[in-house]
Amino acid sequence: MRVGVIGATGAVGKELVAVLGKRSFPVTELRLFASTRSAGTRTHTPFGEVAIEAFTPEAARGLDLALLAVSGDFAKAHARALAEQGIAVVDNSSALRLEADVPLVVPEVNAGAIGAHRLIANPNCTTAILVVALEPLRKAFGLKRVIVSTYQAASGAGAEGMAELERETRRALLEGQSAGHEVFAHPLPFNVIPHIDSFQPNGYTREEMKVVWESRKIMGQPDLLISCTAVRIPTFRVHGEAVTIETERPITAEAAREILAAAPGVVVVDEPGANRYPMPLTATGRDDVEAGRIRANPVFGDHGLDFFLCGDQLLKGAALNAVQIAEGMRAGIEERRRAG
Ligand code: 11C
Repeated sequence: MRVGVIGATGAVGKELVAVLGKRSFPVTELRLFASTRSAGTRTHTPFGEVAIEAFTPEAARGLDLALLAVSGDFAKAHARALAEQGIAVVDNSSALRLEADVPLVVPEVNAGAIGAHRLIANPNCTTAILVVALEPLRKAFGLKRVIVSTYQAASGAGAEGMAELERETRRALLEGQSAGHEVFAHPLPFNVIPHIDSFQPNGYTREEMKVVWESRKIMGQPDLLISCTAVRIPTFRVHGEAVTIETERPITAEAAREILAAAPGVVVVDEPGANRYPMPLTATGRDDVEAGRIRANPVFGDHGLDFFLCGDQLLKGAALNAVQIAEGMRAGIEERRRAG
């Protein structure tokens, strides 16, 4: 397959190339697109050395699959046009996620939504990490209410966010200066910031509302009562999420642990006696979302559960989920190739 990664020099773009290699995606030709600033430079990939090109719709002609790791504005301008050319498109931005004709997919939850669609949206990282664990519990016990508090890594703000965390931590520790900030609203080292994306008229941030809107769409439960507080913490690439649920039917920690242990994309790490629970240190670079600290929630009695998740924001939260979607689009891509 002729595969293009658009936004190839960003944190998600680089991870997309690595995941395509790791999962042996059938790439016959890999093309990497980025801004004109990077165009012309060459980079090593699992598929050989590739020259980075400046994106134009004409340059993308001939691709079978385009993985977009670029801005919402770019997606609005180009994603539909690429799909209309016959290219299968997976868009990582938030621009099209809530459009009625664009499936929003986490394959462990709603792979069936892919069908013959040529344009699929990849959810926000926080949402993807959440629903992979919520859906099996929803299926088994029904969901009434969900309350999520997040602990989000710098990688959510891209390569620039990670670079700022590293640079400002060094400055503060090695040079004795106060940490500065450009990417984040405040210095991130030695801090936590309860502010990700813009504030909305209802007092929530857009990041928090994305968790609400996107979880409802992916799980197909538009009336789900769900609220989120999203917080940036000074870690590099794993988002943590403390989750409380109220279920339709009675639930126990033991039953939930069993369900989560059997759920695709989830690994239960829950041995408090041995100090084993989900953490960014152990979830970094891991495909599965770690779930642990699973316990009955006394507020909701025998219908309540608390648990903690950690998922690699750049993998299940972005590149891995996008490549899994592309795997689900393969049959359609191959059929279009055969039809010429
Ligand atoms: C963050 N979750 O941690 C965001 C990044 O809608 O794809 C991903 C934003 C999105 O800052």
